[in-house]
Amino acid sequence: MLKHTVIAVTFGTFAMTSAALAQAPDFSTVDANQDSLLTIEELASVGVPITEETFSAADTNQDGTLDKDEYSAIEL
Ligand SMILES: [Ca+2]
Ligand SMILES: [Ca+2]
Repeated sequence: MLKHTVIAVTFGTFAMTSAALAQAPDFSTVDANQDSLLTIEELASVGVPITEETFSAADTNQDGTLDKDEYSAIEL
């Protein structure tokens, strides 16, 4: 009985960790030059699997960078 509970908890923690890793990194982590804007190069350099199409779709004001709001709305 107790053993089953431990296995369930362990699996639950593993599932949560996997979900967290699948999410995009923090804005400040990606923003290597700390200008509060993300370029596609900054995203690529931290391993965010983003295409130019996804990037320009997320870049709602079309200034070639993602601000915090644009980045939080992104769907990877
Ligand atoms: Ca930047
Ligand atoms: Ca933008």
